[in-house]
Amino acid sequence: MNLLSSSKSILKVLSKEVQIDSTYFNIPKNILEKIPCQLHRKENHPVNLISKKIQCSLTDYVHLNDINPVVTKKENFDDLLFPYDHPGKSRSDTYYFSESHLLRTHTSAHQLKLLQQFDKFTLTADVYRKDQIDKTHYPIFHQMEGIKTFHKDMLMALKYCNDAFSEEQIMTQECHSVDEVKKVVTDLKSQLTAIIRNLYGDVETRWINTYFPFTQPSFELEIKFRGEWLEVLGCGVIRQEILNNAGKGHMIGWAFGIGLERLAMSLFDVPDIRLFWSKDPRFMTQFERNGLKTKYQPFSSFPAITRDISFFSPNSFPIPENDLMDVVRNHGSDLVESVYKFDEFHHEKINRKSFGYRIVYQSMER
Ligand code: FA5
Ligand code: MG
Repeated sequence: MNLLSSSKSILKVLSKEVQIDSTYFNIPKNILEKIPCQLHRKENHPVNLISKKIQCSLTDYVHLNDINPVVTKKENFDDLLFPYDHPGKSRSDTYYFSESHLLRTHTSAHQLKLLQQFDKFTLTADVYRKDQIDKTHYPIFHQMEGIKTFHKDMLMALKYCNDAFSEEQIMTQECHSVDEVKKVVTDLKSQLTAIIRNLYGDVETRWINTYFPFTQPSFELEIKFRGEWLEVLGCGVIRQEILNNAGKGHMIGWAFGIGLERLAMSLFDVPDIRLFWSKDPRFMTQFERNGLKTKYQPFSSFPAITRDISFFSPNSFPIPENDLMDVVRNHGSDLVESVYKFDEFHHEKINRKSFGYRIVYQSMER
């Protein structure tokens, strides 16, 4: 492997040497090989085009895009106040080098360190997750994290919008007044709305209340894409403990994390997330020619085929679905478009469960 050379139990990931614990390591070769691609930094790649365009809406921010994807479990989860037993920490959700080191699952993994250095910044980066397989999910994708902090006494000057949220539905943090939170949320939502308007002109959007361990209140933004709502970002008011730990107890702030492929799919009309990894020149040349104005023209019209598999899962050890997805993606590579369960059956006599999964194969290129 090119930039990744393994010797004994050390793996070099870009410029960082990582110790591997073979009993914990669960990263397939096809994932490791893609780490050097850094699509978000590749000129004219749709993910790069979108991230640059968003950066233009955030003029006085520091913009970062070159931070190594290997982080500690502490940075990815504990620093962000994830509960001890959060399912995202499991080896069925996250790619681990060892018990302590992993491939970041989100750009928020760098919040604490970057908050110590900057008041307003964005970070664009590759992130890694074991996840479902379909047209909008891929085990490697790209996020942009954005953070803005305010001196609490400067909030006085800010105005708030009364429909920033309805008070009955939203829990604020104990240390914040409703007035402070409304001001910060108004600023956050208007910044994100401006980013979306700047990208699309007009598009149907809606805000959903949600939960993240590291923000409160928290929201998701969805946009209408091909007749369906597509979640494009998570955001919220930063938990004050994180600001305190970063030495910024006197400040209050908001954070967002945008899924860049999701935005690129809807903006450029790209029907399948796998296309962003296509090495076929007929993909990239469209973006080199038309930049942000590209409306993707499909170059393959080969039909999909489906294959069904069924298997018994041992009662004592039910197979986590994400592990199954990982195996299918690893063997079927990017020919696999989607995988879904279509049947589940409990065999009374032998007291075991059987599952039926459908695998849809479709090449994007031939
Ligand atoms: C997060 O990752 C949070 N770190 C976002 C955040 C940052 C919240 C700062 C609050 C403050 P989430 O898991 O929802 O949240 O992912 C954020 C976005 O990434 C999603 O809205 C979606 O657009 C994109 N995304 C998530 N999973 C995938 C996937 N498998 N493939 C492609 N895009 C994905
Ligand atoms: Mg989400």
